[in-house]
Amino acid sequence: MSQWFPAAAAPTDLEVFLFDLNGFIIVRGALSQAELTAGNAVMDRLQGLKKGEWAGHVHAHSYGGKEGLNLQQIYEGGPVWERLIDHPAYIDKVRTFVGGEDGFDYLHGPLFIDECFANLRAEGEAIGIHSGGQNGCARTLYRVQDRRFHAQQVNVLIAWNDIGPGDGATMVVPASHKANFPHPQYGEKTMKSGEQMSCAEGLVGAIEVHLQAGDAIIFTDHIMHGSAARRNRGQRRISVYRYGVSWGRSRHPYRPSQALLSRLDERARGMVEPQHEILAPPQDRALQSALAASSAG
Ligand SMILES: O=C(O)CCC(=O)C(=O)O
Ligand SMILES: [Fe+2]
Repeated sequence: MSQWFPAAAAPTDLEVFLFDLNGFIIVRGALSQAELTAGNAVMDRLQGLKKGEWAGHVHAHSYGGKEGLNLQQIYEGGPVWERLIDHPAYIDKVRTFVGGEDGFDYLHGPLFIDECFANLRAEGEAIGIHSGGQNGCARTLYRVQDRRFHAQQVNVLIAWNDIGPGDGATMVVPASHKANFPHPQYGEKTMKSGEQMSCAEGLVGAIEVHLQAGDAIIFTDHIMHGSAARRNRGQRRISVYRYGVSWGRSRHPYRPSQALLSRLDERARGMVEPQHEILAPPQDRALQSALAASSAG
């Protein structure tokens, strides 16, 4: 238990050990049946959106390959998606892995969400392999110093339906956040643009993570990961919320709506908009409030 999220479960000693060792842990049964039902009802309603369309403040998007439909800014999608911002099943584990307590990284609070989306993936769709320690990417950097974590991007990936063989499960290369050398199959298995399907199947060292609806994988984005191809009929449904330190910035040029900001409590609000009050000369502030008022709701 921490002062930041007193109702949330801290990582166990075993989770700390395994997150550091492998770069990921699995939290079984993170969501309740009622939460699953509510979230799936929203996805039922939004699954027909075409890339570029909006439903309120949720945006239909893809990364450019054959990865399925991303519903970006899904924390705007209703109460259950809002709850996911700081869900007690995982938020204090994430906070521990991002680290930075008592330092400059907490300037605006414990965490910032730089991207959140649901992904609906159908037969013939997947995501290719990406990331890994060998890339040296600062945005996702993983470091442990004096037994304290500093992981700059920690993802919570939740299964909204059961994900088993043939369903297009997430694949990870355990411990690859510590890789120093390129994987010889990386080029062949990595993400492709132009609506092409690429997947992580067959990459030596990669394992499929099978989940039941409501389970979560918490992983450092520094780990090499992707997914298997969806071969079964129907959809694979997941969501991903990415957390980092409070001075981060959104990956995409989305911003939380005024309506969302006004509904959230102070802690959750800081996690979607760490700098709610902008310092500016009076004439600019007047303009900003007028813009905010016109985009409210
Ligand atoms: O779709 C998946 O299973 C993997 C998602 C992913 O690459 C990510 O969340 O960073
Ligand atoms: Fe990823």
